[in-house]
Amino acid sequence: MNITRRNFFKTIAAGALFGQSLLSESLGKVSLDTFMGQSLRHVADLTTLKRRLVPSLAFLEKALGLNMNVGAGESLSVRNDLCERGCELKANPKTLLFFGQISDAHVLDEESPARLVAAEEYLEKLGVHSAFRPQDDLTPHVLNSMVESMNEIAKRTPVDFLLNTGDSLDNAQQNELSWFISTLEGGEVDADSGLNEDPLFGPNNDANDPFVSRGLLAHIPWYSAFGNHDFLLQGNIPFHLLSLYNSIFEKIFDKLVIQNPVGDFSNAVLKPWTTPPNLSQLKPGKIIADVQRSALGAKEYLKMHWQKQSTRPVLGFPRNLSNSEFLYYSVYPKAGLPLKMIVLDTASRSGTALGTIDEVQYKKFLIPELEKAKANKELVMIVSHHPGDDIKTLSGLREEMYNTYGREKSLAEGIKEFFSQIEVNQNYISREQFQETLKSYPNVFLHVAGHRHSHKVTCIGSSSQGYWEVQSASLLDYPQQSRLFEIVYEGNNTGAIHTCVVDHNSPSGSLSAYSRQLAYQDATSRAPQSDFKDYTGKEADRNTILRFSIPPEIAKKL
Ligand SMILES: [Ca+2]
Ligand SMILES: [Ca+2]
Ligand SMILES: [Ca+2]
Ligand SMILES: [Fe+2]
Repeated sequence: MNITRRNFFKTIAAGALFGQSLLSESLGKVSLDTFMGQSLRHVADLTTLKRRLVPSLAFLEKALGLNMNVGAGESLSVRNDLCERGCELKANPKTLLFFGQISDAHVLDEESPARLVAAEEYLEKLGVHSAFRPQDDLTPHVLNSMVESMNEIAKRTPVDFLLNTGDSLDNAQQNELSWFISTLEGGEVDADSGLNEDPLFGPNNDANDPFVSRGLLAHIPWYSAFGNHDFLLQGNIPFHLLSLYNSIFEKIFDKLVIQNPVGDFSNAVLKPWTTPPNLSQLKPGKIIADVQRSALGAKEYLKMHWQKQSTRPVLGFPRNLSNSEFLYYSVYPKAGLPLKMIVLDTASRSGTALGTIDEVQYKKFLIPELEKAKANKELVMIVSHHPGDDIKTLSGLREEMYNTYGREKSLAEGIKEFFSQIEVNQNYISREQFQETLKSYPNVFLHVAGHRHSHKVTCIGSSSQGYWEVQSASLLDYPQQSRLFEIVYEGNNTGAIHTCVVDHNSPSGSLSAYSRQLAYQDATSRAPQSDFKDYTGKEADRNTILRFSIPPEIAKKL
């Protein structure tokens, strides 16, 4: 409880200086039972509304590895940015939709030779921290625990669907997708590739041991968005451009070479572990080739979902996708509710971790879908892996890559050469065009995204024209939290998104609890350059009531 007490004293001290602002902040808080949506009220004790896991500072607890404590919950703060002045909260609003969101599960084959672990130290110097994390191998266990947590919630109150905002995989590999789907659907998950290893003798005691997932409750549909790590090697390189990429980057630094994932050679042989390896001691060498590591294209990615035997209403993607090379679609997630969900495919076919939307998806899909929803008097929520800020044009991609890697002159040259040789006839829309379009439709109220591995709630636009963008943390990095959304109608042409974050409920001593501890240590060891608070967000990025106006012709139907 140390940190809670410390925060309490900090609050008291701050209050003496800024009494007025603390007072208005506390008035902005909502008592749990009066205004909260019915669904959240039923499950509040399973969420961070009632109790939060807080890192312990106690030396002894840390030494024993018990570095998470249970602290007080965090109640909902109200954000009225999109509401006209004087708009008062209404008690007992009507629930329209209740769903969960998971993001960036990064189910990962840590043994894959197509990883950049050999270049980790080099990349770290450039401020890039994504080639290796000590909790990498435990990702299926964390996903499994979060699925169990969502099931506990769904047993209490009806959940309309589970939304997965992408980066389900880490390296776009077939075996990673089969582990991801099995974890969500239920069945055996054996997250081991190449040689069969058991780093700690016996079952159920290390990340490499097979386990049986119970899966998400069978009546709940789940919908996925396609992320950069679902399509691109290391979340950056299109498989068909791998030899071009390698021919350029091996001249600069041979540890930046990405080996074919199915091959038998690794730049840094990584064997399954019980305690995370010392990267500086890894050596290049032969490994057992494994065809199940093959890289997936969008078509194969989709097919693996559709081939899975299941009685679930929707498993990842609906069956009516118009174009299996691009995984965008729209659905009505609840029968009888005039609310359309439009899911975009922002994984860039030109490479990089950034997001792109080409003109075909924009003009032939997004705009017509928005027009139809407007004509039919429907609310619209947008879903994509990337948040709006990361939607780029081709020149935007290039510029962002220079900004990130340009300090290293040879790397900047390599990026220039790479971009000069890839297809340049791609017309991608800009962030401005994307956000201006969404703002121009008064029925668009929400954009749900992932990608940045952090909680963030942003008001895009203003009360005359705007919508909410909600990003959620990853299951890979600390705090490994997911999110619930309850969409309510208050009456008086006013709606609200009641949202809160959820911890995976993992008993102390379990592999997923161990992963959370490693993730916490990893995040804090990287401070201050990448403070873990970036991942957890500010208070107003987590548990909030986000209010918005509903066009009267739609409100009439609710
Ligand atoms: Ca493994
Ligand atoms: Ca293995
Ligand atoms: Ca074992
Ligand atoms: Fe991610």
